[in-house]
Amino acid sequence: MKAVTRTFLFLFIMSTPFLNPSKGSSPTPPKDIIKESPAAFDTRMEWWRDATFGMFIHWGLYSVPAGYYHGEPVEGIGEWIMDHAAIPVAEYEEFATEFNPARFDAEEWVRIAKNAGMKYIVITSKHHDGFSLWDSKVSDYDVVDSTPYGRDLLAQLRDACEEAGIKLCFYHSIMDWHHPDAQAPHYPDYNSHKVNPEFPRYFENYLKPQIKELITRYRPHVMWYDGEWIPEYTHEMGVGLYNFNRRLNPDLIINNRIDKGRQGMKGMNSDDRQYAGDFGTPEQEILDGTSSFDWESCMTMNDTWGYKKDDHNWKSAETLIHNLADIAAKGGNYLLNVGPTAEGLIPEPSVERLAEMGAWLRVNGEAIYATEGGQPYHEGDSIRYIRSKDSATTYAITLEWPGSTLSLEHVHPRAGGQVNLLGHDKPLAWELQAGTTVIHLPPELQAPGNRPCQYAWTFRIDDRRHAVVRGDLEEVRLELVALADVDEAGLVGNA
Ligand code: H79
Repeated sequence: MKAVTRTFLFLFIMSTPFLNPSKGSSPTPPKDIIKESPAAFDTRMEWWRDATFGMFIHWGLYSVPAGYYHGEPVEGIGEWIMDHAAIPVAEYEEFATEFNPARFDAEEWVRIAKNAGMKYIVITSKHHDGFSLWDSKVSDYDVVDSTPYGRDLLAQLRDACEEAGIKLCFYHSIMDWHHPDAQAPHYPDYNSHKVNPEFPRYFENYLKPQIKELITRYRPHVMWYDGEWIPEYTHEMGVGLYNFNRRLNPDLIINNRIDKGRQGMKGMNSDDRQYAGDFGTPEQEILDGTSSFDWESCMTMNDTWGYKKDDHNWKSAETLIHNLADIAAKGGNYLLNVGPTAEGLIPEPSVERLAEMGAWLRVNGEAIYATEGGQPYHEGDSIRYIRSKDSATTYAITLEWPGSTLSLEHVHPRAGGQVNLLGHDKPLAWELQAGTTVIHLPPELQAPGNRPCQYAWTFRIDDRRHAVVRGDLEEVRLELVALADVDEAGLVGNA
């Protein structure tokens, strides 16, 4: 299904006049990038789809005021303080002189992410405030040239990630409140509807050179753009920038905010499928069902992305684990945010929750990584279904402890197939009762302390409906039969 959407995209790109070098600013991209086959797209996306769980890091000068301006608390998300408190550029720049994260330890951050079961890190190379976390050659407004700290943060993270086998990725803001050719003149309303006619100059001479530095020097695996809604930024720029990125690294994965296709905070592109970008970006929400596009929900653990010292509204580890299971069942990725302090520390409440997620994933990761979401993805409110890639196994994750029996309508073990609770060594007894699978949970599992994990439990089921060879026509037939079953159960159409 994803293959079909890609076909639409590259047919559209091929027929777009601004890719003609006589009209556009960038040369015609190599054909093998633009004409990516569905199989090549799947190959490029494979590690990302398999990863499922990543760490978002919002870090920048806004961690210095930490939600306060002239001694008064400022409403709203912390990294927007320059806009929300209408701080003039020259005054905001002063935060750089106080940015000295002496306790920053790239290896420790990467350990925290890895121990949480996260496979990739997306950090703000530059947020809307325009401040860069690396040694940019086209700007002095960066951590090396304008802070007492004076060291390249992204280089340290790149080295630590490479050492640990974590994929480093960059969030990069298209909108820039600091640059005179971008949104700086819109002060006091940086995020306004005004148009700076100089924006194409910023696009060519600042945004693109910075992106080139990032991709060539730090080898990110994903470029995660944001701030694309400003009126100065056009669909043509978006497609051009997409190709610019992929020419610098053909394997790069790029989110949909590089173009103008996303619809509100849900972050999925509209159905006409004419926009650049490899995955949708629901923000602070989870899709209601599945999608034929790849997608990733980015969410905070409290109510801010950038650090705010007064925000203590932390979600519970249980909520975060349920979100992960829900997202994985619906075929998405979970990008969970931390907002480090100006000293360079990930807040302790975040570290504690991440450790709990890691403990849960060490038991249940088999159902989360390199698995496939899809229909049926749930049964009622408290059961989520996820399938192995070979379609031979279905995982039922229960978000509440089921008691002494677990009844499943939508999944039936194959005859003689095993049912296991992940983390528990003995197979579980099961039977079919009038078409319902009834799994018996032994008494020793009824005491919470005896269970292999907390918050959600995974049942691995040898599933006869899906136990067929991929690509086989018989599989297609059986899938159709299975879907028809599901349809009768009223689940199809939830997407
Ligand atoms: O980096 C974090 C935030 O600072 C940034 N995205 C996350 C990942 C961001 N969050 N919220 N906003 C930006 C608020 C912007 C909201 C809107 Fe819109 C911009 C409302 C109208 C224009 C979103 C984009 C809804 C429609 C277009």
